[in-house]
Amino acid sequence: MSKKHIIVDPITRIEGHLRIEAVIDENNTIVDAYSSSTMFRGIETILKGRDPRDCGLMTMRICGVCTGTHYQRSIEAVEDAFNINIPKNARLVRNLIQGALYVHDHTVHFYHLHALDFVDIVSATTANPELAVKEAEKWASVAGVVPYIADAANFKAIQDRVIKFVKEGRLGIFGNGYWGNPHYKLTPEQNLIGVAHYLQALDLQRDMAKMHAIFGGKNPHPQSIVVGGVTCVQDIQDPARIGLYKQLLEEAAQFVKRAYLPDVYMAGTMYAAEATDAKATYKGAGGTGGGLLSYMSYGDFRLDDTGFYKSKLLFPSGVVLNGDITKAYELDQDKIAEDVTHAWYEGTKPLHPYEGETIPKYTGFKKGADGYAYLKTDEKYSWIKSPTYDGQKVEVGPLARMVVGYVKGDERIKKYVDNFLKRGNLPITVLFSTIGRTAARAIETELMCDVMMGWIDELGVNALGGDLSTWTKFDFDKVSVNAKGMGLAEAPRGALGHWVSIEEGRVKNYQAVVPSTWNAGPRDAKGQLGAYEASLIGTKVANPDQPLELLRTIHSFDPCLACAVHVVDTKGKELGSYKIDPTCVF
Ligand code: NFE
Ligand code: MG
Repeated sequence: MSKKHIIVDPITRIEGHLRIEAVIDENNTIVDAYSSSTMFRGIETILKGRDPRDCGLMTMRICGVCTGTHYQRSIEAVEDAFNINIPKNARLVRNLIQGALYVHDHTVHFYHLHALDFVDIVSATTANPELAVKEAEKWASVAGVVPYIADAANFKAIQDRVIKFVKEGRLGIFGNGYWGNPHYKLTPEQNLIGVAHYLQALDLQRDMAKMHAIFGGKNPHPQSIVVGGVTCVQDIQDPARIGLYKQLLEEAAQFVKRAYLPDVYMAGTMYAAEATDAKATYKGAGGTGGGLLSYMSYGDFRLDDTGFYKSKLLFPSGVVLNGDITKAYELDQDKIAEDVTHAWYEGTKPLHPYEGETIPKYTGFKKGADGYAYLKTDEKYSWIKSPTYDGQKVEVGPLARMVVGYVKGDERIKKYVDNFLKRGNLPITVLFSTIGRTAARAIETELMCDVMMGWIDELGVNALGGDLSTWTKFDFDKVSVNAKGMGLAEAPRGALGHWVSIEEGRVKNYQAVVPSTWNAGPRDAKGQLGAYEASLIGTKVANPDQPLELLRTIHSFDPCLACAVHVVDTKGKELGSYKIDPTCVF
């Protein structure tokens, strides 16, 4: 590593293979950054020539995390092509499967992938468990709830486990942390609360996955969604299944409201100075990690049965540009294009996904004077393409959904966001930061738990009332002669689009542009930075040998590189070799 570079490869506590090369100045401030996916896989190309009704089952293999999301988008792209609307039960079931994914995914992200960027595990060993109870009460009361753990014995038992590990030098997966780094800001008691909830969230994961599987059939990779509706009619008509879903949702909601949200208030308060440090940003507004300040949402979760792209949505679609919260633009999907100037693909100009191509052209790394391999940043340097909206780079994800909904005046989103901000008397611009991005995800999780409770009741009432329809009949031979469709929606990590062209009953072209493509993509032809890249600019690193701050910001996006790079090397040639320490969490 040269003195001026911080290279993290692979970034861990994410899904897939991500490399970040950052350049720091003499004050240890990041002045330039490059995001590269070093992994090559593939799905889009193998879909050509297939029956469009099978695409969902194949595209969901893009990822093992947000599996049902690709499944549903793919099915909806085909439904859009065939002009099929689905019955109410199917809409509600899809919302419940997808909603369960949000709650599961966001909770796992906060505790198991992101929390250790804020929580110093070793510091928790010096906490006073009695004071930890008081501390937990304090943050829970800010959220208007009672704390998830309210007794010192429980905190003490968890602390004893950690102390034992530390004493025996058996920190295991926590072994390589940057413990003691000065940019860890929580007190020992706060760290103990974080560790305790981390362990409890591990248990809860199992129940959250069950919730996903009740109507989805299994998790990961549910299998009850088909073109025209869903197949889980037995579950819809069984009050016990509906009751079990409700019970699991209630348990998840308790944790979200009494642990997750209070922990985010706690971290948000302790790291508040960063959320308002506009000097440390790419665009001179927001706070550390703010980045592009341009946000896009395709919108998702139909609230009525008018039809795909016609129904009112839980998360509205739209675009907010350059941090200007006085204006939200209507989304026009014709303005989406993917550029490959800096991506390892053939191509000379940005293409709309209907015309999109996936032709690999790997040009490798260069050797620096110090003997290390570096990205060829002037040329191609990532397997992720560079998507743009109307020629601009935008960020997608929970923050984008909250900002777009807020600026568009959506009452529900405004209520949840304002409720969160009013506790600290904060302006919405504090969300334009690393910690703000993390807070937006928590706000969204709480909102999702509450609306899901309404959906499961609606499903029960509808089924009890005798409506058991789950599928809309269609004449495949007629509708599939020549058709085009798109499934534009919101995966947990942000705007996800699948575009399919069909001819004579077969897929002619298929393109997926996923959330991590938008956020993790490299520069475009004009040299505009990707969302990850922009978010790192201006960040001060306490110790360049421990790039804690860089990880914190990148993790705040919840990267999924498996999703972002979905092409296969059919020849099976080796594209790189990696030595990975499986015990390393950083
Ligand atoms: Ni692989 Fe995904 C989500 C999608 S990705 S996790 O959420 O789509 O960026
Ligand atoms: Mg793609």
